[in-house]
Parts: sequence; structure tokens; C-alpha cells
Amino acid sequence: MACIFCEIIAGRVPGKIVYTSPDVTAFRDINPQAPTHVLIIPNRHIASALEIGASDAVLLGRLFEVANELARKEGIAEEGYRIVINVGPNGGQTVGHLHLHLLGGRRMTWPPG
Ligand code: DGP
Repeated sequence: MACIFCEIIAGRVPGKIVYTSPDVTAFRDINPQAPTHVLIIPNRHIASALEIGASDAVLLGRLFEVANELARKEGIAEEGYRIVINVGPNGGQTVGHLHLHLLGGRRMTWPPG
């Protein structure tokens, strides 16, 4: 079955893309949960954080590097923000392609729902 995030990277499904590179893409969440809600994803299909290992260290660094860049660009870096990775059904993961949620622009609560 086609992966919706792979389709967005390929340009076959529209997305509000805010960052592109050979290894990482970022776009706005279709159902934003905060004034800033961006998804940062590896271009390579990785089903979930459960698949990450030591050989992915550079890619993980890149995902956070892009998240930092976008947090600054979105103007949320100083006030603070949240990075979320949902894993599996109980974690609330609904799309089977690894993604960081970058959420900001409002006060977050804890514990998460
Ligand atoms: P998660 O529940 O952690 O797997 O997050 C998946 C997110 O992806 C969810 O917040 C909604 C978003 N999403 C799902 N389909 C699309 C889509 O086609 N385009 C965009 N931009 N976001 C999507």
C-alpha cells in the first residue's frame, strides 16, 4: 500500500512543504494541533521509531537539525515548543512513516492525552 508521506515527498500528493533536502522533508500537518505544527520526516521510508538503530544516527541528527532550524524560522525557539514521536497504536501513531511533530505557538500541557 502506498505511503501517504512518501507520496508527499514524491510530489504526487500535495503538501504545504516548508523544507526539502535529499534526506529530510518537512511539511505542515493537515490537522494542526497548535499554531505551528510541522511534520519532519526522513525521505527514506522508515515505518516507525521502533526501526531506528545506531546506523541511523546521522539521519536522526539531521531530523533534529531541521526541527531546530524550523523552530527558529517559525519564531517558537525562544518561548519553547514540543517535539513528539508517536509509536504504534497505543502511542497514537496513525501514519506508518517515521515523523517528528514540531508543535509550538501555545502553552503545552502535561501529561499528554
Ligand atoms: P501520527 O498520529 O503521530 O502518526 O501523526 C500523523 C499526522 O499526519 C497527523 O497529525 C495528521 C497528519 N497527516 C495525515 N495525513 C496527512 C496528509 O495527507 N497530509 C498532511 N500534511 N498531514 C497528514
